[in-house]
Amino acid sequence: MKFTLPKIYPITDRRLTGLSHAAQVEKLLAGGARLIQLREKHAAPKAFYEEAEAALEIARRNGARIIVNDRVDLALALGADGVHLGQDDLPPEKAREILGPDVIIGFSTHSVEQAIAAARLPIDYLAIGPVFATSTKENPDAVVGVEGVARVRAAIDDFPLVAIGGITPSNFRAVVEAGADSLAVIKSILFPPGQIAENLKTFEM
Ligand code: TZP
Ligand code: MG
Repeated sequence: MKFTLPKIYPITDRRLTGLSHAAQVEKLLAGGARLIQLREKHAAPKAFYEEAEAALEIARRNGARIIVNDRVDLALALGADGVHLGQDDLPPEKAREILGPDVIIGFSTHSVEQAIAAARLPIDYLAIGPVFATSTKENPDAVVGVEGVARVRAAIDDFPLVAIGGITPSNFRAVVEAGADSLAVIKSILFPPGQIAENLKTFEM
């Protein structure tokens, strides 16, 4: 087993927080995060690369892992711990060829059918979502609900499963009970940005 998914998997958002990825990672580490995804939808590759380099250095010093959203090239250039791909990104098979066997590859799915197909790919975890309505992602797919998470869990046996989308301190327990191994969260952890470490603690079971 290459790695075990931690129960909570925060994702950075520069616009929501007004903080660099490195500053967000620092606060997330202070709150106990062990696996963090850097998600950047707006910055130029050079700017993102430089921020991610700083974020990775801080994470490494703390023994935590960094996953880069979307960008196989940046994950490779940085020597990041992994990459997270969506249905419209570079195919996971190609990412595996480029990144090699040891790098973590995650893949987003939005239905039971996509999840079943994903479980046959050379990936380390799949994500299902949005579980609940989210204001963080532009053009989100249809909400799958807690029932959707349970249906995916039943369809993929014990394949590592991340749930994402609208997960909060008041609904996360139901998502875990439905079979998610890990919860990927943006807003409920990052906002307000002065409270990131405290917010993380509200997700303790
Ligand atoms: N993919 C599906 S929902 C989502 C992504 C990136 C956004 C999750 O953000 P939040 O704020 O936890 O709903
Ligand atoms: Mg993507």
